Amino acid sequence: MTALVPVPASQTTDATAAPFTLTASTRLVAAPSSHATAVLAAAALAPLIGRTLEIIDDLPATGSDIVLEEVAEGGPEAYRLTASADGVRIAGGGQAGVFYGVQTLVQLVAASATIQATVIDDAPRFAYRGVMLDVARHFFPLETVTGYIDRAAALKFNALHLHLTDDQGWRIELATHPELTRTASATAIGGDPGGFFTKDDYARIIAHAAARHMIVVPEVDGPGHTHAVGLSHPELVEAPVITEHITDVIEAYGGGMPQSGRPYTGLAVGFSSLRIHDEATYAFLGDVYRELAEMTPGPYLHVGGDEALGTDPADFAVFMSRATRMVTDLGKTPIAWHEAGAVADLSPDTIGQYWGYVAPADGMDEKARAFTQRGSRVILSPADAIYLDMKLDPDSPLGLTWADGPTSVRDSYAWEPAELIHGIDERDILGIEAPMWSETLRTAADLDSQAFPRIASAAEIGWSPARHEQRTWESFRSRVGGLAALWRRQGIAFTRAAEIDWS
Ligand code: TNX
Repeated sequence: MTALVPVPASQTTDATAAPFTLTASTRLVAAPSSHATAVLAAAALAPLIGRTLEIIDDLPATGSDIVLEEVAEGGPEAYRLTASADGVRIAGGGQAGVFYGVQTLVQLVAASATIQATVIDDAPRFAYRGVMLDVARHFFPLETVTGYIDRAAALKFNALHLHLTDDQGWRIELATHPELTRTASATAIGGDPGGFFTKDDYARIIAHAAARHMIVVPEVDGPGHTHAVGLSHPELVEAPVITEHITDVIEAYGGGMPQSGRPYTGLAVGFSSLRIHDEATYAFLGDVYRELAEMTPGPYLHVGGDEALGTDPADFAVFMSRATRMVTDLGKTPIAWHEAGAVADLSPDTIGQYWGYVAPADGMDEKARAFTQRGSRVILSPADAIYLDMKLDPDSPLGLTWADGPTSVRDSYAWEPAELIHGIDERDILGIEAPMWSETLRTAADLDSQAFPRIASAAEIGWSPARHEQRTWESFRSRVGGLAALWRRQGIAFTRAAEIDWS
């Protein structure tokens, strides 16, 4: 059986039946509603077969054709892929399903132009399958972001969370506050150049993602991680709170002390805070959230809430309650990092994002449970398994280690969402997300080498059934190894982790 990642919900293969062979006469035959998906399919298959398949809109297909169509069966992301001597047929429950069927076909074709007679019936386990990019610690230009979308969508992820603001920079242009990108975007960690997305760039990211059935989740972190706001709005941000933890980080990694009104280029966290008892803070955030909500078609707006170590806990509660309620009032669903779970007066629809360990410690599980006890759900991002910015092994040139790192490929695969937090069951889990924090990462190749292959673990945990005969480490490592040729053709600078037999 061919190496597919994420492994489909079900596949039956008939080794005795005549196979499908992609030949010189194979065309893409697509119903008009699937035309755009056919264009993407032709582009994805071209580097594998050395030509761009002709697209035929809605003609009778012949035996060597690949047919794409929507059928009203299964959910919108479900698909059935049938391969036989009569051709390939991808029937999606919605256009997303057609698109996911195409991603499966790409993996099959990368392995061989001849595909054994097979029927794949597939649909995702979780509704939300995210990746996160931190564009604040280091900025990544538009092409890097769209490239990352392509990579994630090929593994059937459907959400891109953009961490747009942090102590080191503000990365999104807003018409209501143009001074932000004029004064708070120019620098990054290590004195590297900063940058920001214009409104047009952001619209392009959204369109690129939407064409690949991904939503964009913008995050404006607060009340901590807001030093950069103070560059353009000194009246909104408190003086840096320097704790022993922060002096330790500065000693270990350098970067200097944060100073009000000066760009911060180190990687310490937890020293900055918005002024909680100043109405000007909420007037500012009201503008920011409203404009971002208008720019973002997806249902979510992430308000941060992590590591507010420089904010008094009572003040943190005031802030998170107001921030989440503002977002709800704008008609979006707020997402917050799990710390906000402890806040009694949070907007009840707030989704919690858990970033504790696979074995929860320090009451993080309690905070995550608080979201589900309010009737909402959680996104799981256990840091010691799914943080793609952790070193893969001790010799990795890039990456951090704080989350019990290094994190091997096997570690990244060895967790089960419904068993992570006591009392948080399948129905409480909106999905999973693999964050990529960028303290040590500067280029698209850096992102590739950190993400691949571990992003494949997150893809399978988010998509594939929990119980399935191929959901084992031995099967997974062999299937991931089988993707090497495809990844090379796609120009993905993956790390050749020693745990995997790269074919
Ligand atoms: C923790 S996880 C953070 C980030 C860092 C990351 C580095 C979380 C919600 N906050 O501020 O960038 O660790 O791995």
